[in-house]
Amino acid sequence: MEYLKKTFRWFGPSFGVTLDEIKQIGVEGIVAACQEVSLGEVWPKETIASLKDEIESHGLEWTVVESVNIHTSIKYGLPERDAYIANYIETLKNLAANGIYIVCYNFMQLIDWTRTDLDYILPSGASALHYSPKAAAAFDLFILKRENAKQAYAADIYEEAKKYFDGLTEVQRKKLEESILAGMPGSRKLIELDQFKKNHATVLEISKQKLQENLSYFLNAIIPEAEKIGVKMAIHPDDPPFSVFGVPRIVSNYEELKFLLECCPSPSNGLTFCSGSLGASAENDLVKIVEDFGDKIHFIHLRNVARHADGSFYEAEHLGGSVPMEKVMKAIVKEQKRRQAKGDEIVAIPMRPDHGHVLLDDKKRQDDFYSGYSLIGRAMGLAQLTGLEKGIRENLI
Ligand code: DNO
Repeated sequence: MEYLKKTFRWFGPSFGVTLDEIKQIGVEGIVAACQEVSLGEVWPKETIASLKDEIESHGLEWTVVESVNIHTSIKYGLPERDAYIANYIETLKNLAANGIYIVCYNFMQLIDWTRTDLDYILPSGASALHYSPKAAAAFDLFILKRENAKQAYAADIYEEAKKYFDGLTEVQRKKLEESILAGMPGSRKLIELDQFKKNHATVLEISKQKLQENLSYFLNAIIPEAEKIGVKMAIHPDDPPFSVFGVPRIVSNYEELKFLLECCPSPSNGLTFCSGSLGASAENDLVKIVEDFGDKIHFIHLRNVARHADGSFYEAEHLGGSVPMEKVMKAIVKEQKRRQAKGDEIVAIPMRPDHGHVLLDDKKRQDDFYSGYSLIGRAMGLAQLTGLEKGIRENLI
């Protein structure tokens, strides 16, 4: 019987969590990236090898790369994209040469995931990440001051956002700005507002269809190469799975996943199934996504969200919230059984608890963590998910 492979994202020792600690909680594989290499540059073989050595010296395996980020020229379809695509392929070859074959990436514009509060205190006293459409609109309208943004919002939402923003102190406004511009995972550098504004203006000129074409162009260039060297690409869904600041989403629902899988069919063109990202929209049927695209799922992020009627959500406990985690897990275990019966190569799909609350001793080192990546909160999520998986597997006829 093959279980899901228990993995944990690690950003390096300066982010408050050590490999020794991760080892103690029963993790088998690490999810990491060569964060020091600049966006678009080739990851040198030696840099990959040294991170791999560090991980292995703690008795762990480097199972998944998250993420090899995509240069903006590829997302925007600029002439220099071919050079960056060539670099990307080189990076994949260098990873494969080091025995690393699963690569997570995303095609989100401007920033990675978007939240409006990184320290939302729950009734229990633990804290979580939170997204409020009202706060996001306030940022768009009054901090970013996007041209014609007012027309983009319904009158009542505009009024609510204005009232909300007017009621914030300067310090609270700064906190909202910094929460949204918190930077890329694994970086402590805030995204600069001016740079964000510039990129935002560029992205708004690009249609959804054009973005999909750019993704398809990228996939059709890299996937044949990935296939030759046995690398499995696992695109991460957009988070949240709806338009933010007027920017189109292209990896946020069933149809969009289907498009990207079909535009370049290959066992190497696959998905990161993220229950939290997809689950932030009530319209996404997570079980159906696992059932229909199961053989393309190369990596799994499990996380829950509690959704509210106004479109806001916070990251709930892994087994609580609006995502029916037991149903999702059952669909995943069924997919594993299908793979097993078929004799597929990978049955132990790597899974990581995605994000975690900040609780107990986490509070003492909260400033060191990259938001969402606590130790105890994630360890608790992993324990719950592992128990759920075992219970379901052993009772599934
Ligand atoms: C959230 C994560 C994302 C994800 C990247 C994948 O914590 O799931 O940051 O790592 O978007 O490329």
